[in-house]
Amino acid sequence: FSKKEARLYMAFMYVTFISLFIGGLMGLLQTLVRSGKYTLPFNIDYYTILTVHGVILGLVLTTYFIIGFQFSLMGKTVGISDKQLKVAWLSFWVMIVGTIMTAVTILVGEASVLYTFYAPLRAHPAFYIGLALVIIGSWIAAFVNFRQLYVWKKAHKGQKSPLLAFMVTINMLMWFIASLGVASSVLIQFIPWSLGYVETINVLMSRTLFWYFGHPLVYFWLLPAYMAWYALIPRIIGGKLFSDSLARMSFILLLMFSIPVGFHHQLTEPGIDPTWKFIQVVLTFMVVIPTLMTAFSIFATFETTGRKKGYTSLFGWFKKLPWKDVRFLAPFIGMVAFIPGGAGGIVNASHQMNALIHNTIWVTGHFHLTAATTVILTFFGITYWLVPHLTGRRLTPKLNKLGIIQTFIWTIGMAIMSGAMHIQGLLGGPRRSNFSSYAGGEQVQMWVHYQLAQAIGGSILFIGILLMVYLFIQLAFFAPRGVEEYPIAEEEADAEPTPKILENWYLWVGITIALILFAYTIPVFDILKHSPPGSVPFDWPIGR
Ligand code: HAS
Repeated sequence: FSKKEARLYMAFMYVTFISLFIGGLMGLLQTLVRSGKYTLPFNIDYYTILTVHGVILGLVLTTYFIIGFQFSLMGKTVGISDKQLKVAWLSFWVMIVGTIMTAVTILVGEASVLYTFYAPLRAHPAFYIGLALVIIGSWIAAFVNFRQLYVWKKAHKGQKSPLLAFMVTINMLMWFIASLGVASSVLIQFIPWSLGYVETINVLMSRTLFWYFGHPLVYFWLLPAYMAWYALIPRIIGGKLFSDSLARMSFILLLMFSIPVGFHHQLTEPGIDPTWKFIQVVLTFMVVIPTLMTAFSIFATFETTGRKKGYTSLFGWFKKLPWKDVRFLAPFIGMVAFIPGGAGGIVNASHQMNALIHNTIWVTGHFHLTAATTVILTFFGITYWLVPHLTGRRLTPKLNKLGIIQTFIWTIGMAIMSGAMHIQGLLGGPRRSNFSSYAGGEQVQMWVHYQLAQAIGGSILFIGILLMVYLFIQLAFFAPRGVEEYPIAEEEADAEPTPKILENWYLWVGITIALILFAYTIPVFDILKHSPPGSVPFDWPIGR
């Protein structure tokens, strides 16, 4: 990379790791408060802390890491022109202005509305305007990426696009189509309502528009991890990409099936016809297919690589994977965590079982396995080579060892915290709740032990965060100068040629839009037709 490019990609990384520190600290405070052994100082509200945690880690950290990492992938595979670089910086600054507005509004206690900002909870208008700016900034980044691929395609007529550039384009297309939902809700519903131009808000519509965005949001987090699993990890283990076509096909399926599924977050909500809930649940289960394709493909890569190296016994190839290389180990543990995490997702999406776990802390356990372990450990795994590559430094054996320790600390902390959350959820323990004895009750007595376990897990995780921030600072500023590889895997020599149809964007985007219209048109008309009078705001703190 040129210095100019590296500076842009690193700018996104700085925001990521500052967010990790702030958001992680808030997470620690929450588990401590919920244990009942600690109260927040200076009258700070539990929901302010919870909102900072969710927004900073779920929305800010993820978006900045993903956009920065994806820019680097595009730069490496299709290149970036000076003009595109300038527009990319514009996207960064628009996002920064939005992030600061949102963060300040939350920190002064004017937006304790959680990261889902469900109506009728109402925040100060600056919160919504800040969010709108973050979304607009990310759209600018998306269009830079689309332009990068377009320019490359024009210069390489008839050639298939580089796999990673194709994957980034899919992820940004999904993000763009999905964020239209939340952007319209923010612009049409929340901003006028928070400014006092309208008195009431259609709660069901706002939640529907949020979840139209909210599920693809989690896939927006997951797909960059898949990019690493498919096309980078094979190189790290000394192998090749298993199948270019399979990788592209699974990304296309994820684009098609990640969006028309938001109702699986609204299964308990009245006002949506059960037929449409059923249809969206069926579509949800379709998302499992590309995920299982991914699992198959990764294992196939592991095995083929090992066998090529001459390990013939049944599992010899598995034993010889580079377990001592943190660039492999951290994402691998992320993959393993996705087995229980994904199984939990299937429980969530099954209507009857959803009735048991909805709004319990089981759900929090689910996304700490999927987002905070599978995705984040893969992002850490990427950081170990991306940051030194950008700063012209090296991941030394000592830093690699510290990275392995970090990975184990994270795994142990998360296993304790997320495990306790799952069990407490099955016992009915609510999510998003301050410590309370709920006026006594036998069941409540059982929750306390699990809440304590969460505080222990949360404390271990915070140590992991401190170590990760230390590693980031070392890799960015102090590690010895040198060259760190940007590991892009080549395709197997005997691979079948990739069918041209996989790059027919009109077809795949067309099917995606058709599926969205099918899954959402009638329910949205229903919501508008039977629209309740709307809800008046519920300002925070209550009674203000
Ligand atoms: Fe989820 C709630 C359903 C995946 C994140 N989810 C959430 C929330 C978040 C979230 C943040 O249906 C909370 C939202 C809120 O605040 O209210 N989720 C699913 C389903 C999947 C799923 C069906 N979720 C994710 C991913 C996330 C994520 C990924 C973040 C990155 N989720 C739900 C539902 C709810 C929900 C409901 C709402 C609950 C409620 O009532 O509120 C599926 O995509 C999962 C498919 C995955 C698999 C696993 C495949 C395994 C693989 C690993 C391979 C391993 C290898 C290594 C190769 C079927 C790919 C093996 C090594 C060995 C040694 C064996």
